[in-house]
Amino acid sequence: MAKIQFTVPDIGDFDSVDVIEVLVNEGDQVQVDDSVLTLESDKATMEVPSTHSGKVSNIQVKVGDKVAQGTYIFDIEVDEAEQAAEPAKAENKAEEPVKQPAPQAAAAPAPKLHEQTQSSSVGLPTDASVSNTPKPVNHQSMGAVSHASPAVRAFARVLGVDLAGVNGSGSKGRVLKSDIQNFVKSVMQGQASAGGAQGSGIPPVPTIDFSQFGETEEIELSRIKKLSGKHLSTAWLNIPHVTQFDECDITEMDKFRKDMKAQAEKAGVKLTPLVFIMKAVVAGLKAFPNFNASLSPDGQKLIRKGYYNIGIAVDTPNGLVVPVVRDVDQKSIFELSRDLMELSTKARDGKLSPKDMSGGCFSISSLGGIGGTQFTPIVNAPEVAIMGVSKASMQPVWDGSEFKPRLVMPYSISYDHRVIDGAEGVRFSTFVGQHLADIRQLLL
Ligand code: CAO
Repeated sequence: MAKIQFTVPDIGDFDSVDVIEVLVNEGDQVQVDDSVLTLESDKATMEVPSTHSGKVSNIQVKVGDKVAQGTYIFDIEVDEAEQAAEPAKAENKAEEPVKQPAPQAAAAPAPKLHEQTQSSSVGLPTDASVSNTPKPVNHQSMGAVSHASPAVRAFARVLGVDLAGVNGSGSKGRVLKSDIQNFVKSVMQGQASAGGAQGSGIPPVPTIDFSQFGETEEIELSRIKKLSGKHLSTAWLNIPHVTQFDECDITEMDKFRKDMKAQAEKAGVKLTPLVFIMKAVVAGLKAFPNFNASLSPDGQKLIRKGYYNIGIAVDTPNGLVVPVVRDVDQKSIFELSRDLMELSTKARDGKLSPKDMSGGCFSISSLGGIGGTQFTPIVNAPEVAIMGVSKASMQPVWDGSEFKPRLVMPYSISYDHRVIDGAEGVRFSTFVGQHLADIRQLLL
C-alpha cells in the first residue's frame, strides 16, 4: 500500500480560491476522476477530480479554506497493483483528447498532475519524470442561472430536479447537495399532503399571513377532508378532464316517482330521482363500455368491467365520501333506494367500511336536492367518468307548437379525455338524458 499526497492541481489563473465543498470523507474509497473537491473563485466553480483510486485519509482542508495550486488536500492510500498499472493508464490517457468543460464554462487549462509516493505531492507539474496525464478541472460559469457545483448539478440531473426551482443555502445562494435533498423531500411530502400539487411542478400558492388584514382563526381540516383533498388533487392533476353539460326533461319520470310514493313508503324507502339516474347511467355504461372502465397503471390499456357498481357522493358533516352501490343493474328501484338510504346513513354516522367505498365503476354526485344549475365534478380516479346532477326546475319548453311547463334537470358528465373522445362523451350524455326523459326505455 502506497500513500500519495493529493494536492490542488493547476487551476488556471487563480491563486487563492475558496473550498466550497469537500466531496470525500475520511476512509472513502475514490476512483480515478471522481470529484473530490469543489473550488470557487469570483469567476467560476471548479471541481477537482482524483488522480488515483484508493482510500482517502488525512484530509487537510475544510469548507471555507482558501487554497491554491499545490495545496495539500489529503492522502490517498493506493493499492500497489493500481500503482503498477497507473503509468500504463497514464500513457494511454495522455493520448486522449482533453475532456472539455461544459459549453458555458470558462476554458480550463489542462493541468499536469504530478504524482509521487509517500511524502511527495500530487498536482504540481514540477517533475517531468512523473505522469503528466491531463486532468481537466471541471469549471462552471458563474453566469449560469443557478449557482451550483458540477457535482451538485450532476446529482440534480440524476434526480430530475430543475435547479431553477431550488433555493440555495450556500454562500451567495449556492445550491448545495443538501438543498437538492431537501427539495426532493419537500416535493415528496407535498405529494403526500397535497396529493401531488407540488410534485407536478406547479408553483406553490404563496404563503400569506392573513392576520395582517384582520382577525383569523385556524381550524384543522377533518380527517375525511384531508383524505378526500389528497384524492381529489391526485385525480384533478392526473386526468385530463372534459366536462359535457346537458339537460333532460324528467317530467314523466318525476310523475312516476310521485305516483310510486305511497308504495315506496310502504316498502320503507324514499324514492328520489337519484335511483332512476343510477339506472339510466348503467344503461349508458352498457351501451358505452369505455365508460365502465379504468386505465391500466401504465396508461397503455383499458380495463373494461363486466359489473356495474356506482359510487354516490354523500355530503356528511365531516366531508365528502363516496360509498358504492353494488350491482345496480341487478337491483330494483326500491332495492336501490334502500341501499342508498343505508349507505348515506352509514356515511353520515361515520360508519362506512373500506369495502363500502371500494369497487366503484362510475360515480354520481347529486346536488339536485340542494340547488345549482351546473357544475364540473372531478372524475373519481381510477374511474374514467362521473355524472354531476343539479336541481331540476319547471321551465317553459317549446314542443313545436307551444310552450309547455316541463321539469328540466341540468346535469354534466366529466370524463377522462385519454379514454373518451368528445363525440363519445356527448353520445353517452345524450343517451343517459334520453333514458331519463323516457324511463320506459330502462325496461328494454
Ligand atoms: N332535482 C330536483 N329535486 C331533487 C333532485 C334533483 N335533481 N334530486 C333530489 N331532489 C329532491 C328529492 O326528491 C328530495 O325531495 P323530496 O323529499 O320532496 O322528494 C330532496 O331533493 C332531497 O333529496 P336528497 O338529497 O335527500 O336525496 P337524494 O337521493 O337526491 O340524494 C344523497 C342522496 C346522499 C346523494 C344526498 O343526500 C347528498 O348527500 N348529496 C350531496 C352530494 C354531494 O355533496 N356532492 C358534491 C360532491 S363534490 O363536492
